[in-house]
Amino acid sequence: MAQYTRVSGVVGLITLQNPPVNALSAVVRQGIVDKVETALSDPKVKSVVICGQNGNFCGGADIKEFGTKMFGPPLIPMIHSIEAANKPVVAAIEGSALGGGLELALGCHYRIAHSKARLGLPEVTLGLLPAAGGSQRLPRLIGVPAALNLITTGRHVTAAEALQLGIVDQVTDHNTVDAAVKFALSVAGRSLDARRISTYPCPRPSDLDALFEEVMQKVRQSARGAIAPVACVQAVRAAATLPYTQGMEREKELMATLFTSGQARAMQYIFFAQRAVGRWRMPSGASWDTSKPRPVTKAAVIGLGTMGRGIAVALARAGLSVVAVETQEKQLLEAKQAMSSMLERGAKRRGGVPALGLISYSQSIQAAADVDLVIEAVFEDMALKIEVFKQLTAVCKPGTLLCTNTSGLDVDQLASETPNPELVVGMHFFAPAHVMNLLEVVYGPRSSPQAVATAMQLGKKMGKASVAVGNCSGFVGNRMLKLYLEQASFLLEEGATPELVDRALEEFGFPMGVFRMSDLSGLDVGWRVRKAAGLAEPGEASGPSARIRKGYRYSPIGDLVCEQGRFGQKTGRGWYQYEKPGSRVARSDPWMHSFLEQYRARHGLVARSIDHQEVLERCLYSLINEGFRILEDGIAAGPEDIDVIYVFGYGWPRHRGGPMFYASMVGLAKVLERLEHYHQAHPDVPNLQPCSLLRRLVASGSPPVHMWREVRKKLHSQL
Ligand code: 3H9
Repeated sequence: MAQYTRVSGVVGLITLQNPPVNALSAVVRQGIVDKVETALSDPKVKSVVICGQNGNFCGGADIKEFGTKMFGPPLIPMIHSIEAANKPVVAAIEGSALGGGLELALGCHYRIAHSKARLGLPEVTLGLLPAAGGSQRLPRLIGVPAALNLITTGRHVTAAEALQLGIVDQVTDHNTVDAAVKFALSVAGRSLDARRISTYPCPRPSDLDALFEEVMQKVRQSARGAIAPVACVQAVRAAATLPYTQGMEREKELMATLFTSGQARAMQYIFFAQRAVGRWRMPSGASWDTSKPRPVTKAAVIGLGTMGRGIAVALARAGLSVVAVETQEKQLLEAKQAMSSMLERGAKRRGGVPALGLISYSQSIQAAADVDLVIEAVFEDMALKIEVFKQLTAVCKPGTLLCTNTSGLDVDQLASETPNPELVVGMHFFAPAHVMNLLEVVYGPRSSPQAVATAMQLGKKMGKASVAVGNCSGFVGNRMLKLYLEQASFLLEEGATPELVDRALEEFGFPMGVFRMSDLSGLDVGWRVRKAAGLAEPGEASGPSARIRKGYRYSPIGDLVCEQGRFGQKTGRGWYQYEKPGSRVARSDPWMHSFLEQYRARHGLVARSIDHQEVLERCLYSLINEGFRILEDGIAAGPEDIDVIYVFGYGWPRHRGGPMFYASMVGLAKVLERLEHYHQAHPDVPNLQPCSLLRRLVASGSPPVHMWREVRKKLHSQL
């Protein structure tokens, strides 16, 4: 709702009240309409200020109302009547003015922002466009290029940038409402003819067509199949080329297309899923609301390889004191230099001062004696990690949390080597750790809820989507990825090329197909794991047993590629070839094609034609099937956890909502039928066998994602 008071005798103050972000729900819109009318019809009132309660202007339209029946006054005429008012209306912006919130402010005649406020039109990140006039008013106010940048990326700008762009008229460090009231008093009675943005002509750069062509090309490339960014460009083009009322019509048409698209649903689902994963729950019943995190002000990172460096930088950026430990002197010096430049580059990009002084460096693990939490990031080797944990137990003060950065080792085994296993959790960071926004917090059966709460809070502080998951080989993300990689190798055996598989996945929306991604991360890592697991055998064996391990189908192709010293980009050769080691542009490699032909001939395999549909079904449905198994095992608490992990850590296209949401969009019955089909065709691949939870969900009428937990509960109670 909205509250109305009169201040200084002549200023009508309207305060939006809808915690926590003052979203423009039906009741709030009705409140604004009513209070604006009150203010305008009161002869004593000479000007109006609109603000939000609790230091927050407005987070935009109420996303929870999307997809439900529309009640209350619509936004567009509400904003129009504010703009058309014959008394000055001033927006007092504190906290955030986002989406419909900024559109409301653009309908006001003046905007005053607090220096810490953030403004933006992030609709594109929800699969939409600013459709309450934002796509038409912003280009008129700040010009086409700047508006295109803000609207197609959805980025938030600081008050200082908003002032520079001309979005706000004044920035204050003091009480924003007081400043706005003072300002409103000063402009009372002034003509408003020049303050109504919808009446401004849109500034038209001379090279308008070339500008739009260039932007459209860029946007299509980075959108990877998402339609909202393209619609945003079309809407701004309408602002630049059509009169305001026709532009508004175009905005409405484009919004209608987006609104009913599955993409908008998927992206809004991810918005809420990202917040839902913060409300974690362990199988023991312990949860976010009953477990208090410990304060962490000083942390240590042990091991300054690529991961350790990124983790230490992310911690320092979050404002923690960091002790960075590396026993090798040369490595320590290199790390110090690299981390300093990472911090400096980051500060240059984001503004602010690099947090160089927050990191101290040491060659001795003793330096971790007084920290609150340690993240061990040494080489992925259990014996080495156990040794480090033993040393840490002897050195650290009692109660220090011990976290291991591992992408798949058994966190519980490590915990059992310490006298206080309840203080141990896994923190699976993704490379580069100071850039990637995902963290899997892995709890073992003995991890205390407080340890999990602390790691989750620390992840949030570092700005990462943090997901609490159970302990199993590969946790959630890598456990699912294994099956995706396996199917990709089988497809090569059956006749596909790396190019064909990658093209299908990139057209689906992944930034990189599976083979290009493997070349980037390095093929030797997986090879080492397969050798340790007794799967990779040396030499080019032939005969039926060469492609079978433990009774099931196995593809040794990846092992053979590694035997050639082809480890991906770093060696200049992998599934593709590169100009030189370290180069990034993948080129087709005739060697690979003849290697695959020889491989098939040696194993008596006849290449068949494989289409994109099969690539997608085999790679994605097998990964999804494992997701259902993970839910069944209770390793992830709900489908949202899996989807957030895949969108934030594995390049799953956001507009497809994560693998589990995607399965629900495709139809669970269809996923089940295709898995059954492929399992019949490949009975030696047990992972293609649909899991019981998927069968149960289909038998229950394929309920929507938010109801899957109930079905799983029932399944468990019957086991
Ligand atoms: C739009 O405006 C369309 C128009 O152009 C045209 C229409 C015709 N609605 O993020 P937090 C909830 S589209 C409903 O943890 P923070 C959120 O789910 C909208 N609920 O806080 C969470 O609930 P819970 C364009 C919303 O301080 C709680 O508020 N606007 C909305 O870290 C706290 O959220 C946007 O895209 C909403 N609009 O960050 C802005 N916003 O506690 C979206 C939040 O139950 N919002 N909630 O989990 C944000 O980016 C952040 O929430 C914000 C605060 C920066 C505002």
